[in-house]
Amino acid sequence: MITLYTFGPAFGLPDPSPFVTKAEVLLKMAGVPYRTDTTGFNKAPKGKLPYIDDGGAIVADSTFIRMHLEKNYGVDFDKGLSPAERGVALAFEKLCEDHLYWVGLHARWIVDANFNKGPRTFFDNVPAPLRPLVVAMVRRQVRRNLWGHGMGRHTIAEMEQLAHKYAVMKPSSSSGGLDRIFSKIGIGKGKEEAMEKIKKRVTEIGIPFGIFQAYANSLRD
Ligand SMILES: N[C@@H](CCC(=O)N[C@@H](CS)C(=O)NCC(=O)O)C(=O)O
Repeated sequence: MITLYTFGPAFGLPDPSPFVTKAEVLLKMAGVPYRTDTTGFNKAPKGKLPYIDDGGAIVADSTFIRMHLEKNYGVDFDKGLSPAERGVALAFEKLCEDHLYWVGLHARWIVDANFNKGPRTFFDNVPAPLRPLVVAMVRRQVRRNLWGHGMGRHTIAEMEQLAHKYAVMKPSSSSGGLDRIFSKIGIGKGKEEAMEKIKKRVTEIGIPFGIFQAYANSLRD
């Protein structure tokens, strides 16, 4: 059985990491039996989660996990999309993962008010005398990563400008490729009916609907 290495549930989410959540959703969508293990971070081959162990084959990174499932379990997560739509879907995926993610990372880890409510609690089990040191060290590393990516070089106002630009992106009223993709996943026209469809589907595969609702709401007209 596949083992998915995760951080474990936090903040009422299946996992605080969007990439771990993505990998778990892919496993559920593929209908492949799996178990989760929260003890793998120190052995992570790329120093990040998620990764999987599939009968001894270690696959790190959510995109390689996806490719592994597609290749070895005959799943096509983009079934029904034309080649052009697959291109748009991939571009969107990478927009979220390689750009928008970093805005969220900054908001979560660097903005004090958010950090105090959220990631600071990850360190609750660290012995009290060491805790401030460990928190400062990890936060420093996150800051370095943000700087290395480039997102961390923008002002907060600039990051908000970027995030807002993505948040207001909607399926256009002309019938472009995006419209068709969104209508396939049920967002855009016939919204109420569409939300019910999504709700039913995510309930079937056991994902909390709230996550999808928040996402879908940001796309609504
Ligand atoms: N490209 C990777 C990104 C994974 C990733 O960034 N994971 C973060 C959590 S959201 C992580 O493990 N960070 C730990 C660290 O950087 O030390 C994927 O798609 O799986």
